[in-house]
Amino acid sequence: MVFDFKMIRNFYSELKYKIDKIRSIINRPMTFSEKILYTHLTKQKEKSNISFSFNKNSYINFYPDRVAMQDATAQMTLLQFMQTNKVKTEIPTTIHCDHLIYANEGASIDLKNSLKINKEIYDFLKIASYKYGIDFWEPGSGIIHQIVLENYAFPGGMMIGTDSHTPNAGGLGMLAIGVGGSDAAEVMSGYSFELKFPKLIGVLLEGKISGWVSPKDIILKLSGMIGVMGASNSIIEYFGDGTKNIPCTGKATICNMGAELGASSSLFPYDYCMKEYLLFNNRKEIVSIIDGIKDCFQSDIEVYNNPYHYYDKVIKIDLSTLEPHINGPFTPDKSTSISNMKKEAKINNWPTNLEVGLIGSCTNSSCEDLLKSVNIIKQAINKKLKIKSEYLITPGSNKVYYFLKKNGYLDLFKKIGAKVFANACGPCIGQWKRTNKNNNNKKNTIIHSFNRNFSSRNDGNPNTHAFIASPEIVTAMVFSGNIDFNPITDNIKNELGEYVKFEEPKKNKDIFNEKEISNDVKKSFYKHTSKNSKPYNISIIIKNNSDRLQFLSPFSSWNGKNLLNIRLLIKVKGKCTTDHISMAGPWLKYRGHLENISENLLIKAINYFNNKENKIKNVFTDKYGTVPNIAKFYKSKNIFTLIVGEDNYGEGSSREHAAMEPRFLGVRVVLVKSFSRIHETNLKKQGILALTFSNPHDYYKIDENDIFNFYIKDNFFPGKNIKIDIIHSDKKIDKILAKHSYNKKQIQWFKYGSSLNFIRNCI
Ligand code: MIC
Ligand code: SF4
Repeated sequence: MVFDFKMIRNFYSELKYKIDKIRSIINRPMTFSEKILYTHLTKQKEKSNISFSFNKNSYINFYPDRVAMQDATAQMTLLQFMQTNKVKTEIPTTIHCDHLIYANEGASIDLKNSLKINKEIYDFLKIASYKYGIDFWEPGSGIIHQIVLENYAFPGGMMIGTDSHTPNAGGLGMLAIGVGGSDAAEVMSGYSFELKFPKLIGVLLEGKISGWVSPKDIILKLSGMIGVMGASNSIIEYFGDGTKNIPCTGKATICNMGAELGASSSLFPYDYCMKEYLLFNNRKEIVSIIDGIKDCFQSDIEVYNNPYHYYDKVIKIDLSTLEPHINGPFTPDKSTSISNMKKEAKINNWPTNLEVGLIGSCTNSSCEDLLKSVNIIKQAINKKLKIKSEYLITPGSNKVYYFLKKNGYLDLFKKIGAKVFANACGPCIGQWKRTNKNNNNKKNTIIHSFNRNFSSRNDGNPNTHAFIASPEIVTAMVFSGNIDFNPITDNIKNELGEYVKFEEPKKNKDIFNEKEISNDVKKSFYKHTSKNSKPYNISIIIKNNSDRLQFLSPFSSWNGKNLLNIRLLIKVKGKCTTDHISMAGPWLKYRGHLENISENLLIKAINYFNNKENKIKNVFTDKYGTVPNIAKFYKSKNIFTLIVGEDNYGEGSSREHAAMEPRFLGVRVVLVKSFSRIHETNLKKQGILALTFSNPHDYYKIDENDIFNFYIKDNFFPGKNIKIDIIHSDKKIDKILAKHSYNKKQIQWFKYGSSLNFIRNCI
């Protein structure tokens, strides 16, 4: 048994009692999110007297049930965990090798090559897993979120994961939150997890999805409605009759992409679809317990009867009128209904010729998803259609892979000329060697069923227009070769010159046989090693000359003085995601080596003063150079620097490299119009002063040659604004104010240089 039955059984044995007790204290009905949050409060665990009235802006401490990490973030997490000198993880933890695998030739060759090239990292992760009692999932076993859903997630539980799409487990009623590695290292060390108490957004799903509309379209639509900041510091809780015919994996897709809206987490109430999923995925032991206390896994009836009273905001989506949507390019919240695509493509001058369609990724790679695509392919073969674009598939896990194999679908994919990549992230995170015949930088269009479509993400080309849609829409489009094709209304010319039309993708009729597939998975090469399989007294050795791994040295503490004579490193213009701050793709290989990965600092960000990527001014030499080189120059002169940015700075990934790199290269302050949640916490944890403009228009006051003073000595307190002088080159001074969201403890992180320094020294 992979999952921790004993732990879950213990948790469930007290759950109803705890919820009833909390309800009687707060004296009002509870939402499902509140039931999970309140039953995981540190105080709950410590059984101390509890007051449950929280200010929505206050920070609260929780004890989650699990931690999950993927290979690209686990390296830094472990390097930090090692600094705590703990001998073992304190809570059930898993590591999944998925991000570092290439997507070039096809599954088996790519895996072999990846195993060779990443050997040092895989060995490090494996040995550290043995040493610290962590479940280790080998390369090829699957993508973190799919593996968690198949094996570990449980309704009513709470987990954190070092990946922003951790909320995927909300599809199974688990409150799952994406965090930076130092958060995970702290929780693994036995400390609590701190989160700003989230607001609750209730999304009422009415009607039923049918025909070409899929669960993905619900989240694509919601993205268009509320945008990439629309759910910041919130939990999105879905409810209503419309939730009931969405399969568990479809719910997971919706929760997964809540990350694109800035949500701390997303959640569905327990229902029959989840029960079916648990039964199919080897967790029948917990089903009977859950069935006995069903009310614990949904909001109280009073909440559903009067949602406006209990959620901070309620959004209604009528599924019976919903159309398939296509989101993009360059941002996941530009949402276009399929019937408007022709018009929008023309207005925006998007290239309509579709070069590549990709399905899979952690967002949409379940058996259900791939089966809908299989249905389209079968129709296409009968209708004598051939693919007109490249068609690439990444199954989410070994289990999905064997399911496809057993049913003959892998052969079907190959028959139509598709390429099947390893069970891993692959093209989603830029591990894709795209064979673009013409020109690597030409304007072109791809469509995928992934979750993110930031500029350059998949193939490194800023001119690639990446769109997002459901797997069945992607598959239909591959047969038309056009992004403005609407399979609901349009015909396509087939090999015989006839015009044919797709029918609605049918629900699968395949027989799921959990046991057979599980046996195949067990026999396969890509295993997982459980926490108890090896002794703990192993040493972790990192070679001195390694360019992939480097032990960390603690960052220096604050000297208690004002931060004076700070120089501007870069004023970033427009969208600045973590992909802009610390690019993935070719740089993923340095995720365990801070010095080497710092060479990619902000290389994709646009300099406000010249509209160029990776070209900034050195104010001492008046020459322009790359961001990392100029940062190194200032660092060598002991000059601290400042990064200035716009809204939702640090959107996207949980990668704390985007905070550690600037810290390593001498950045002391990041001042922006607004932050995304995980990145703001990561900056605080790594000892960078994370500030927001009190007046966002002050952004425009900042010039390339300015000098900055930050008056924090005797002035750095929770809720108190920070005074800043901007000294321009003509000696004129602009005095501005900046806000911050530090609490008392977080100010200590800054004082000590990082949260881990604080823990090491004070706790
Ligand atoms: C992503 O989808 O951007 C990633 C790669 O999975 C990241 C994590 C990382 O950067 O390693 C995420 O979403 O957190
Ligand atoms: Fe992997 Fe892409 Fe999912 Fe991130 S979003 S975990 S890179 S598949």
